[in-house]
Amino acid sequence: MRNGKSLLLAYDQGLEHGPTDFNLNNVNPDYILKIAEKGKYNAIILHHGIAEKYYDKHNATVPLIVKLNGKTNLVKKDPISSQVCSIGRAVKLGAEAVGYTIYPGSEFEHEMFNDFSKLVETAHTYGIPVIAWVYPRGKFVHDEFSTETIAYAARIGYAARIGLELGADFVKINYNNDSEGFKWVVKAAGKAKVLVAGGKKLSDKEVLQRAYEVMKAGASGLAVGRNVWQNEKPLEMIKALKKIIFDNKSVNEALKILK
Ligand code: FBP
Repeated sequence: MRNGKSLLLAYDQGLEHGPTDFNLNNVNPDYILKIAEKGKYNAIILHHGIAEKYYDKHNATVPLIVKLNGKTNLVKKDPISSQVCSIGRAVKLGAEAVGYTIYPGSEFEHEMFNDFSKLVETAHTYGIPVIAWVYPRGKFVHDEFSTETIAYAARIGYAARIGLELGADFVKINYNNDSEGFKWVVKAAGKAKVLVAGGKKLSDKEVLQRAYEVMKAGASGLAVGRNVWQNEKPLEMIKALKKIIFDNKSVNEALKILK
């Protein structure tokens, strides 16, 4: 984190989506760790299995965030993400923060709320922050990407506010291209800092445009995965994102780096 802002590299998609996101380069966690280190990311997000085999806590220069729960996309019912790693284990692996996904609106939200609340208590006892991925999903959520849903804005909806209510230090949420509405999303998150997920691969300009819009709306940073490590020039994309996040540069200025 620099001046309260951060750029995190998400690499938990192998469990969430299966290997369909990968090619011969980025299927290899060593390739991703190199990108994270060379690009001087603020942290890399891994599941414990990858962290155990690839993250060298004694020599790594990029801080580690361990994702404590996960699910596959094979089960086609309301989502529930199971805890697969304890905080003690994450700390032993070198984690400086932990992450956990909640799906508000799922018929299983009570189970994730319950686990998450206990986890926040334990993490804070260890003195480490918690990032909540808050993705409203399931049969009770009619539009995952409406501003109301992302912010808990009008009368209904969830995400940013739920993260705050449940004790998260950071909430990681999706952006719906509503730049005005996103200011309200950030307000709804209160003292929980807002990190925005990258989503599916977009054009370079689109990635930078959304980075610009969310930072202007008050987000603390981005936790981007595919839009960096699926890019043919990942290090240039990192530099361009940093120009926007940390140096307040325009989209066109940042784009020059990728040309
Ligand atoms: P991306 O930047 O690649 O979208 O990663 C962000 C992330 O939240 C990952 O941490 C997670 O694996 C994935 O998106 C979840 O994707 P989905 O929204 O498809 O469940």
